[in-house]
Amino acid sequence: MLDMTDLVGVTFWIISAAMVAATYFFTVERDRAEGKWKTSLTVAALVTGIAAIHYFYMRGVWIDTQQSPIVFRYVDWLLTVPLQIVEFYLILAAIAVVRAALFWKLMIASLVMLIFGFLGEANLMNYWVGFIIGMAGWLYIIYEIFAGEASQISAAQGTEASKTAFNALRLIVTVGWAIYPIGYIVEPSMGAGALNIVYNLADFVNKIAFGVVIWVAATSSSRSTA
Ligand SMILES: *C/C=C(C)/C=C/C=C(C)/C=C/C1=C(C)CCCC1(C)C
Repeated sequence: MLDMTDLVGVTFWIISAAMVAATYFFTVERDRAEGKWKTSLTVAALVTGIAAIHYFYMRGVWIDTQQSPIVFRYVDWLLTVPLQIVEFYLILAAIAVVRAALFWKLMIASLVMLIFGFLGEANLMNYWVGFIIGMAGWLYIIYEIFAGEASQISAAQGTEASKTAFNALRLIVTVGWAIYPIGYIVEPSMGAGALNIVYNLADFVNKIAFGVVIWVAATSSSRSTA
């Protein structure tokens, strides 16, 4: 049972509902998007749909044990973060010819970030060593989208809609994603409850707002060309 005073459990519940609603929204709105943007909206719906399923289970783990659902959390991230990396690639591939190597660089960096974060959080390796290696993966992604090949392609060949989407997504990857390492840092002193509230809030921003950014670009681009 979900207890009224269980704030962490309540946030799990609210985010579950929001993920389901967002999935429905992106799926239905796909009809309004212009051709090449349709796939981006499909991927946005996959991200929130996969998260919804994991949130149902994570809520159960929390309510039963009052402990972090670490495995469900990282399985969810392992599926949804690569899909969000795919979004960057799709946005660029819609406007330019993009080398597959760029995709793999971003993908590998995101896997380093998640795998070492998991090893640290699950205490399968030193907590802070896992954190630092995970941080290196994230910082590499930030470098790539602000100064590397991805940013150069967007700046040189982007359309107005694609540039707006690219710039908003990189803001999410920098500011929105920063919420996760903050959760990781507060865990040792503030406990599993604080960690899960921070992660839940972060997922709300980074999965739903992320999809909304794509939805705005997808529907504005179809208006301007209609
Ligand atoms: C939908 C889920 C998303 C967007 C999850 C993103 C997760 C991160 C950006 C995690 C970052 C971490 C680090 C940068 C350092 C190591 C600890 C992590 C895994 C929490």
